[in-house]
Amino acid sequence: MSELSRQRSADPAAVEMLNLAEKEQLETIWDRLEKQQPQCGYGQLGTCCRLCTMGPCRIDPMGEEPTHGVCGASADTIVARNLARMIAVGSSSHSDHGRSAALLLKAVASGENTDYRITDVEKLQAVATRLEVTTENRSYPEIASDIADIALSCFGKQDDTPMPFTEKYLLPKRYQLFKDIEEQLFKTTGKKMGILPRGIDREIVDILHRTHFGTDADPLSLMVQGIRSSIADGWGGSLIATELQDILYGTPTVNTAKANLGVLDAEWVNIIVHGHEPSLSEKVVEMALSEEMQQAARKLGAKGINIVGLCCTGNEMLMRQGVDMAGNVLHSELAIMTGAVEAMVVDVQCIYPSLANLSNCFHTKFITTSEQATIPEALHIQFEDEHADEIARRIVNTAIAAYPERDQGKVYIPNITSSAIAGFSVEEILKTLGGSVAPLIDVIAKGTIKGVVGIVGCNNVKVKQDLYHQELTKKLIERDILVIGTGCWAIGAAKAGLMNLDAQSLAGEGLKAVCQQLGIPPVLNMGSCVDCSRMLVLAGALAAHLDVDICDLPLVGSAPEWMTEKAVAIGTYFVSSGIPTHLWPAPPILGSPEVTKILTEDIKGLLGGYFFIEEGPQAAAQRMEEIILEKRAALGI
Ligand code: BF8
Repeated sequence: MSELSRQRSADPAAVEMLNLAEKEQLETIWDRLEKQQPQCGYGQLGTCCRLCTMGPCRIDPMGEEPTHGVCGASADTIVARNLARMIAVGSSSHSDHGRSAALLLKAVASGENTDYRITDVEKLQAVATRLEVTTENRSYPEIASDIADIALSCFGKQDDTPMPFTEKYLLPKRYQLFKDIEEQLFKTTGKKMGILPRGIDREIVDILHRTHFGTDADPLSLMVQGIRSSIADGWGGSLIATELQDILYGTPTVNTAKANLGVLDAEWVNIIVHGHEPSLSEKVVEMALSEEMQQAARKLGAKGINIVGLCCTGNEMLMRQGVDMAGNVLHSELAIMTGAVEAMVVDVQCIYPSLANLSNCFHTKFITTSEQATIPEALHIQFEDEHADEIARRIVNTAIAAYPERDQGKVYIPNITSSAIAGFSVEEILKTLGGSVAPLIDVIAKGTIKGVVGIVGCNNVKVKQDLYHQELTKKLIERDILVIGTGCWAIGAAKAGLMNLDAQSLAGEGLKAVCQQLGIPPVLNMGSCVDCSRMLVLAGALAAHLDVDICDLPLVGSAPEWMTEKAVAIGTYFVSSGIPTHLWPAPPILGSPEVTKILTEDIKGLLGGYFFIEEGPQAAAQRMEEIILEKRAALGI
């Protein structure tokens, strides 16, 4: 095994594939990172500005000239504007996904779309109750139509009242806190700053507007608007995506699947679904598993069709359908390099453009499907919800047709998988607990479990793949801290065997006993990144049960190995919801003492949550335990 490969990933399957890449001289994302060295220090600190053509400008972090951009913007202004824009982009990605789910639910409810259906009527009723939609003597489509309308109004509403999803789902104490903060900020600064989101589109456009040349230069109001946009995401766009997808495709229930590249099978037609929006992958999975398609594959000499997932689409399919997981985002190139993938089918977000050219080195059809994510050199098959069945059939047929072109001599699949239990929606967690959060609160109050950490986020090629995820997770469960989470972290944990019952043995005595009693692993997969909203809902339920605010609970958030703007939005809505949140790598804010102070110190007094940065898993776990113990002491437990 090459030392270089071992330095790049903690995952043995990835190490095998990196060795192969080295031998075959296939370029990877790790190689391209090296070619980018040294990367721009101003960019890393957040002090470069490209917002007008008088620039680009950069500010010297040591206080030497230049201390201001051409227009006079300070480092604080530049960093705040850049970060607000990151939050806006992250919020827009999750929320546009939520919009698609709302439009689809509306089309299904009206009978315009017959390719999809309302699958989970229990969830439909639960969401209706939450949103105060009348259910009595009404048909499911009528109820669904009202829910979709309310969701859609959260995007385009123009008045200044808080948007309905946020209003109805947010813990009343936190809702009131946000209102109080708005008043307090006005009193102390004389400036109008809003926290409660009026509408998703509006808060995002507001950031684009206020960060235009010569508009908002105040780091505080820029950050407050960033917070507002993130709440529009967490308690809005992402939440809408999760809730409405549960109605359409079913609320996840506990299931067991395999994770890592070994889920690919040399004798089968392998299709990987990658991206985020399950409207596509649900249909591709359904079609691929149909007898008609399986037979078509067998006719060409394959044993059948093996469909597996990657990244968040993978999580969506794992959570609801028990589909095996090929890996997290750093596995996307490596999966193609196995030479055994007939088609990688993608929709939106986290898709490396490099996958197109890499696929061309193999027989793999790299199929883009979204008008928002087309990639030169890819095969584009336009997906449309209203013709979902027909298009999914075309996609699966394209994959089957590629099978005879496979060069079996190029096939190399690492024989590595772990078994993982997934499907921990809030509903499923409550069911496991006997219908209420009370037993969980009870074991937390007794100290059997000290607290809960929610981990989210990506793989970042600057961090050894999965190492931080694995180490931090292990160190937390060792300390009797329950770990829940989503996204590429969840996949990393699944690959490392942390999501099966054997992992109970890695937990501290208290957590182990609870997990043994409930028959669950000490590390729970709550889904894709939009499903971070499930963690908010769970936190809200715990706080409501105790009649406290979320910031009073022994909860911590973390995004180790994060890289996308979506992760910044998630981190910000965790903090805004009252959850202290760890980040590594450091976000591009350190060039501004003021923004750093707002986000790591001042915000604590306002919202209860705050960011902290720790480079190593040991120090991060230690700090998280300290925060949890502090919260426990304040609660008197
Ligand atoms: O939304 S964890 S790399 S796949 S951004 Fe992307 Fe990050 Fe993976 Fe999911 Ni979330």
